[in-house]
Amino acid sequence: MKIVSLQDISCYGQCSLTVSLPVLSAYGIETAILPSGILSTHTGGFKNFTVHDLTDEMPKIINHWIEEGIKFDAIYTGYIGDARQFEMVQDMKKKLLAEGGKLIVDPAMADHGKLYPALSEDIIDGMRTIVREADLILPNITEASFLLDVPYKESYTEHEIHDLLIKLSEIGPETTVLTGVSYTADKIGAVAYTKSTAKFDEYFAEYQPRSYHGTGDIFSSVAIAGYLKGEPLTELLGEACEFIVNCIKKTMPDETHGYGVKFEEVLAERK
Ligand code: PXL
Repeated sequence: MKIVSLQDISCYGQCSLTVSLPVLSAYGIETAILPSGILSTHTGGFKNFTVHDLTDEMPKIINHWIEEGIKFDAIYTGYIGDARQFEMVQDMKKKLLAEGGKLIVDPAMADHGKLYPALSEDIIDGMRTIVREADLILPNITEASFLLDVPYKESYTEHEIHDLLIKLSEIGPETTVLTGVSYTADKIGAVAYTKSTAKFDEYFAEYQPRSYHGTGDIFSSVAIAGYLKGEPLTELLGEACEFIVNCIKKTMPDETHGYGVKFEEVLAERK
């Protein structure tokens, strides 16, 4: 199983490629990377971070892979900082995916009702164009609201969450996984919708009183590993949710570690 992950390298801060690559590898998935940009840190909570955009380099990398006849079982896109890259994703889908290969889009662009600081509104429109082409998407509720152009709220009923999932699936993807869903104060989890069977799957874990950057990227990487291995949705949602709970529990006692989670310890303890 071979995947290419297209997202930024945040050199420090435990998110995007610095978490996806180790997690997918540990789950036995060969992972190539296509860095969309290089930042000194992620953009959540660090001041004066540097950004070096790689949009101009990407077609050269993609074309070299095409010349080499390289194919992937999946393309997994995450944080994209420049809207010109969305067309490249469409091109990669046509030219680099193996027969039956999957386009997986984590529209990592927003959280807690807000777009990430370094992004502009055109990223939302661009993200929608690749969500349309995707087999699997994994937005959080903020990203879902932006993709659907509906207001973000602080709380949702089960009926409202199901409605969001159905509307997201109408944009295109066969499988939609919505993260950060909570109907009661003590539980948080993810709900999935499969378009062809109109079936919902869900998993809820113990609510944790803190949130950290990078957990969405880790959740997606664990869930994607399960998806590519053909695991049932409830099972892979359970694995991904519990993985994140463990990461947060390992991180919370360390007050100096607010920028990301200690996922390495959770990976190392996996049986
Ligand atoms: O974890 C998502 C993410 C990815 N990449 C960059 C980010 C963030 C979240 O803030 O800033 C650069």
